Amino acid sequence: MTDLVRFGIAVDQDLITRFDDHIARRGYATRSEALRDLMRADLVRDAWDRGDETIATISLVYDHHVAELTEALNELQHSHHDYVLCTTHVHLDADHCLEVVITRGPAHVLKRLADRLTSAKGVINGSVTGTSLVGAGLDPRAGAHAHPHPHAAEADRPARAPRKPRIPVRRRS
Ligand code: NI
Repeated sequence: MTDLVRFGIAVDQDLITRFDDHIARRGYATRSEALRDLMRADLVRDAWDRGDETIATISLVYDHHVAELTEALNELQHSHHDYVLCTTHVHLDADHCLEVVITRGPAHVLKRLADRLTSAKGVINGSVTGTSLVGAGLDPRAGAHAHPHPHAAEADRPARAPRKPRIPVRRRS
């Protein structure tokens, strides 16, 4: 843990009373913990607004019977494979699917991908939640994982051999 800094804040009585009620309802043990979370949340919002490296969770609920929708969603994710970390698919009932796409990359790219996924014809409900490493004591520009070994620069990586087709390709629906 990094060094703790203590500081005082002057606040209207009415505001602090309401804030204390609010954080008690939320289950915070102390004002300090609540304020730390507010600071982190604001830094995440700012990183999102400025287009910094961000993590975003995109949730989609759709009817898999809608023509070509499954293919369209799949195609969009493949064309952004550098940014999609993983996708979880749940068959909610006989007709509906929930897909949660976890992404990482520049916020403007993730926002555009989220817009295209959530606006696809047949998506009933779509939402995107941005989060970030900002405020977690980690460098938000660091690679996908924080550990001591150096990573080869993109250009130095050997080109990937073309994949052999997997058989049979099972279509998600
Ligand atoms: Ni499904």
